[in-house]
Amino acid sequence: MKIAIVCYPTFGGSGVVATELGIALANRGHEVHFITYRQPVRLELLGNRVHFHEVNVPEYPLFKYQPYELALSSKLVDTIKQYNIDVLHVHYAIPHAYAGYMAKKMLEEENIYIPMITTLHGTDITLVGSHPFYKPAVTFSINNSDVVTSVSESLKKQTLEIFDVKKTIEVVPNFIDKKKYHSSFTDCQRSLMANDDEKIITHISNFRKVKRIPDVIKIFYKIQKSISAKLIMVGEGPEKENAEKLCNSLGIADRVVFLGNSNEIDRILCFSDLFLLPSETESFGLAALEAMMNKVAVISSNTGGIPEVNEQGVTGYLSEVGDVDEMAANALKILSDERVLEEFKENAYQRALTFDILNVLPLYEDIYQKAFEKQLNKADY
Ligand code: GMT
Repeated sequence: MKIAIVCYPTFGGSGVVATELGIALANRGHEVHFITYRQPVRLELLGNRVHFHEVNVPEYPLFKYQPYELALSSKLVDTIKQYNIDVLHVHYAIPHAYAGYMAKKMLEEENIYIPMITTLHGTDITLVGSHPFYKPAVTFSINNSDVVTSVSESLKKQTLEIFDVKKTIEVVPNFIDKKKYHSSFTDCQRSLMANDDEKIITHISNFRKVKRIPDVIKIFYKIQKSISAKLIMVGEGPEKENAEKLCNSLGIADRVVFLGNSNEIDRILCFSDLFLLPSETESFGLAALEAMMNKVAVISSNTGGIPEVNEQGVTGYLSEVGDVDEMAANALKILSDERVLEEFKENAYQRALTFDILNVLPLYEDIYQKAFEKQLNKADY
């Protein structure tokens, strides 16, 4: 099939999922067209099956806000026509589903019918989309998508609670590609980051409020009082500066490394022992899944879709949001005993394998095929 994918090209989870999905679809023989404002960060190889079409929004002084949705819907119309695209898959409702719907309608004027699949990722529903400024447009976009998917049962439930949704929402979980991880376990170069007697604890995010960065630091502060440990903070975002200040004021700055955004996530996770994800809300927690695939145990909050990924007492532990004391105590339970640590790491890996892309890709392919056939039937009338 010829599939157009709209996503954010950044380090955020929705962009990563969209990119990895596109690459996997191309490997299965589909022709994939990414349409976004920059080449997605995890998209390296372009070729005859993977295309990238840049959405340009020229600055015009009259506009205080440049109309990205308009430029995106125009680009969609052009690309869909030029490449005879069969299905359009938009990741993150805002504003992608809205722009996709406009493109669909413009194409219908020319008797071109294309089904639109919208995948809800989390903050497009829980944080941004539910804001009264956006809610009517998001509700409209969801109800006018041909197929709506969400990345967890929890997000589906929340969507149905928050919005007046008239569509069925299909849950298609996020995934990892097991094939990509073979090399990760060969040489972790752990010594670059810590001494042999130090445990390595990692957090990866976009450093937004929802990630509760101060909790990450506080949990680590408590852990390092009992055992030798290093904290590796990966990512960039508005909470980073305060996090650095907090480390200084707690006197642990020499044990915390801020690495910024990285394309070497698996290399970092490869030498990590424990992953911290104390988020306020998290529709799925792709970062935790990536950690687990690298044999890293997870200490997390028990919010949103995280319990669908991290298994209590098996792959890690889950606590109420903000309960840093319990999170630190649980972390120590895992880290203080080498045998327990190895058990949790292995369990994490085994659990991650159940999210292998081989189990998830056919679900999307099936959705595309059905949506395509349904659209063909509609177009006949
Ligand atoms: O919160 C982020 O890290 C970014 C955000 C995004 O859209 O890129 O992530 C959301 O989508 C990810 C992929 O489906 C999920 O794994 C994250 O849990 C979700 N974030 C939240 O719900 C806060």
